[in-house]
Amino acid sequence: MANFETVTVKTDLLIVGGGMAACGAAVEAAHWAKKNGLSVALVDKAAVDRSGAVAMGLSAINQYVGLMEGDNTLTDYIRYVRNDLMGVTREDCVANIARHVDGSVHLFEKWGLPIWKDEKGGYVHEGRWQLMINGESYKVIVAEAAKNAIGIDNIYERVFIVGPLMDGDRVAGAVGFSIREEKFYVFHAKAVIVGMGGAVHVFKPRSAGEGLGRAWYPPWNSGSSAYFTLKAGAEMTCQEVRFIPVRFKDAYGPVGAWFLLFKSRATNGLGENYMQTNADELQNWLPYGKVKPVPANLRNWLMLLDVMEGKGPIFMRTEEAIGNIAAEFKDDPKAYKKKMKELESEAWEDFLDMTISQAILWAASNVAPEERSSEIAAAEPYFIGSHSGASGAWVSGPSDIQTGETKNEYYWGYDCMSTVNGLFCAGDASGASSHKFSSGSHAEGRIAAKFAIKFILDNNSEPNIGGAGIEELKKEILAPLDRFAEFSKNTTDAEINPDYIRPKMFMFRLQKLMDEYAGGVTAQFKTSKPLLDKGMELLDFLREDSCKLAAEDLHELMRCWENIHRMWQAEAHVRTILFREETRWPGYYFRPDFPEMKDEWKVFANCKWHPATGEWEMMKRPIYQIFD
Ligand code: SFD
Ligand code: AMP
Repeated sequence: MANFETVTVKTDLLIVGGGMAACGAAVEAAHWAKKNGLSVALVDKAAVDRSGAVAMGLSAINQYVGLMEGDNTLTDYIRYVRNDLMGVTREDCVANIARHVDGSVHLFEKWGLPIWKDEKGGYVHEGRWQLMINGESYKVIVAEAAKNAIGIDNIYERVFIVGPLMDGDRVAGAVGFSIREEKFYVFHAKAVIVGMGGAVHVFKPRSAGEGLGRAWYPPWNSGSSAYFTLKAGAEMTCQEVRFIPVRFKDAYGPVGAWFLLFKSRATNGLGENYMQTNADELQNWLPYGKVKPVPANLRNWLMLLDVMEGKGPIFMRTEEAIGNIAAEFKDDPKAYKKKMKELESEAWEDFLDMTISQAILWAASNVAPEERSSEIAAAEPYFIGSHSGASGAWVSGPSDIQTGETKNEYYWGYDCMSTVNGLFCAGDASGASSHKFSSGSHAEGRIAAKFAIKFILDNNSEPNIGGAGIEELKKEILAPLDRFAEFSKNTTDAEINPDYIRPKMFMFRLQKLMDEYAGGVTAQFKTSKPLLDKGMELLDFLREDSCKLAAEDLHELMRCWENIHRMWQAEAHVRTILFREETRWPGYYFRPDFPEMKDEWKVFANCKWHPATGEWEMMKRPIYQIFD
């Protein structure tokens, strides 16, 4: 067996992940832990400075409610999120985040993040809820505050977390391995906050060959949050609510600034604006078809209707939008030239701040946005509960935003705690509280940390971790290395071997079956019971073969476990799409066997994997409207 040193770390609170939610958690936890003499540790598979979705930076802060400025009320925000998710949202959780999010944004500014200002010193809004930033170094700034708060000695970087440690029905820590040294890590903790993001590459991406890593969602978030919480026995929610972002084609550049700030239109290959020509379709999805803004999935759907009719390509009319803004200065050639330069630079910065490859693609394909439109397209599905998807763990809401009715269903003592004692979730890891984005994930991390510390103070005993179980786990986690060492010499090409499968091939198998059977790009985001049943059969075979994964080195060992995590995310997804017998989010997925939205399905579709039996349970949970 691979001879790795076992490193044991004991801490009171363990934060797994080092992204926006985890950094928020670190800052808040440090404050309360210091007051109470408790310890906090954070583990990231990468380096916190540039890890997670914000690694490359961002060009906007997508959640800013403006409560202090009096721009909006909490109810305004809840209504927006409720409508965007076709009625499926936990209003208590969304409100809890929304009332704290502006505080996170003010902290970012204090820590040095440049937020655009207008001539009066107010924030420049991209849209009603979004602020423009110079965000290339966003993550570095947020990480620095987190590192200063809990201290560099308590941060474990380049340690990949595989799964939870349990003490009965209470979480007791986590296990993982270093991706740089031959070390197996065992973290003992009294509470754990999961902030390991969502998942990409579960579905086949549009990108192929050497472009494979170019997806919208960061390739290094691989479903670890879903795996961790499922394996701990936590109830999950909205596992069917994947996110399909419309993006600039092939390099996945963001569209928000174009639609909202530059007020651009998108048109089909015939020059028609599908939001107008297909507007009648919105009547089929009432009441959400008539709200403003049109929900993200319905915007996608109107576009996809044209694509399915062969009316592509779809173009973002950048030249028209820039021309319209500059037209105001037409009578003054000098001012016009200056404005055009300014707009050109803003257009490029939008990509350079967060999706550098899109700027490279523009340069490589001679695109001048002020002269020529660029193609946009619907990307492959992703799991990102913090954006316009909703997948994640089912967590307790706050005590003070409940009604008599909701308290029984939505509240069990500690904000952001999953149904497993001591296991907290934030950001992409928690479900049914969409539209938190970077700032809301940070705010939710802060909330989770405050309540995780409270949980520890209320349950301040060392969890019991069975020693024998640890050796078993170590053996199982490192097994792909042993398998490669044992069998790789049996064939002339180490890639091809009857005794094992390498993680990349395993990932291709997963992606192909999800793409074809669970409504990926190739299937035009459509699926049905017969397709999903077949997909489940193929997933069963894949699960059998997961015991044959082999790794040549530490990096590949990480790839093996990333793909096991993806496979679990995939299974939760397929089971939940199958369970929900309606189409609620056309544009994210469409079920021709149940093509309509139904009142009886205005519920949360939740699922749970039972650790004791290995059985999956599917259940409905009620949706309560708390705000007007
Ligand atoms: O506009 C393990 N998001 C945007 N939010 C904004 O506010 N503004 C924008 O401009 C945004 N844009 C955007 C966004 C996302 C993406 C992918 C793109 C563009 C291309 C959304 C936010 O980024 C998102 O809401 C938050 O980042 C979510 O925070 P969090 O903490 O849930 O996830 P994370 O930041 O990705 O961090 C995950 C961490 O987990 C680590 N990790 N660590 C140990 N072991 C494992 N097994 C692990 N697996 C993962 C990661 O390394 C990372 O530290 S716009 O285009 O939409
Ligand atoms: P995106 O770049 O698509 O991630 O969008 C950034 C932000 O703008 C998110 O809050 C989106 O919901 C919002 N957004 C993008 N496009 C539109 C649109 N056409 N109408 C309203 N909101 C939009």
